[in-house]
Amino acid sequence: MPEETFLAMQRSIVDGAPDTASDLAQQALAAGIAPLEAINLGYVPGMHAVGEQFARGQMFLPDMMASAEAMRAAMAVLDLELKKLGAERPMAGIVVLGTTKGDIHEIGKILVGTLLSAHGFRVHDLGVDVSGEKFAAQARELHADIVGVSALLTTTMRNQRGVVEALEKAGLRSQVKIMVGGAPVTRRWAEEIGADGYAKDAMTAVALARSLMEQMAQHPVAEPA
Ligand code: B1M
Repeated sequence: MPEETFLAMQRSIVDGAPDTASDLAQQALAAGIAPLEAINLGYVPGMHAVGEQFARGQMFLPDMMASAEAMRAAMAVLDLELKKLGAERPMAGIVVLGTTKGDIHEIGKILVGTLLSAHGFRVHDLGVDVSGEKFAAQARELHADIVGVSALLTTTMRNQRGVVEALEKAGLRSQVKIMVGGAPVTRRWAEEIGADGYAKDAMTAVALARSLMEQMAQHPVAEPA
């Protein structure tokens, strides 16, 4: 029975059907399926299938946009449920999150933000196409512990380096940890640009954020006198 539901969820994403995607999410919650299972076993595989079909030339840009719309509709339902979990936990840290300049992919980043919120992090999502300067200004204003930068294109992952540089230029680098992720991003790339960590998916991002908070607690930055 859940397998059928997961397959229907995948189909709703491939077909770009927001109402079906949202209805299935509601039905899943009512049936006691955990929101994370619905995301990982239902909707995300649907999005991967979309990517493969696009790469093979079997799907076009408007189809991908419809699929993203369906994904957002499902996430809107599941997000609420996951955020309730986070509200019951002690505040784990402040995260400023966004997709890097020139890049409008947002689903993975939203997923990362949702899971961080579900685990008690206070997440400020700056959206997509965010410049290094904006990341730095918001990190200062919101007293961020962590800046999280997503990139989905090989051309825009270079701009993650720009965020590291902008935080350095703003004099914030020693106070803020930087984590990067996104399909083309690797651990090696994270090291090369001077980020503090890389996570391959949203669950790993939560573990990484926790470990970065621990590192900061062990080596706090001295307050100016
Ligand atoms: Co685009 N797109 N897209 N796209 N798109 C990809 C990324 C692509 C791989 C498709 C393909 O060719 N197979 C390809 C990139 C090739 C490359 O550079 N390597 C591509 C392309 C080429 C493009 C355009 C250039 C197409 C064009 O115009 N000709 C264009 C670029 C626009 C731009 O940004 N300037 C474009 C546009 C779009 C849409 C707007 C139509 C739409 C996005 C809509 C939206 O987000 N609102 C779209 C979509 C939907 C995709 C695919 C199909 C799906 C992306 C997605 O949502 N995945 C994608 C193919 C694919 O990924 N298989 C593709 C699901 C999501 C859950 O996974 O985002 O990887 P992901 O996130 C994961 C991890 O990566 C990680 O955790 C997440 C959850 O597990 N993660 C982090 C992500 N961020 C993290 C941050 C962290 C830590 C972990 O810490 C901060």
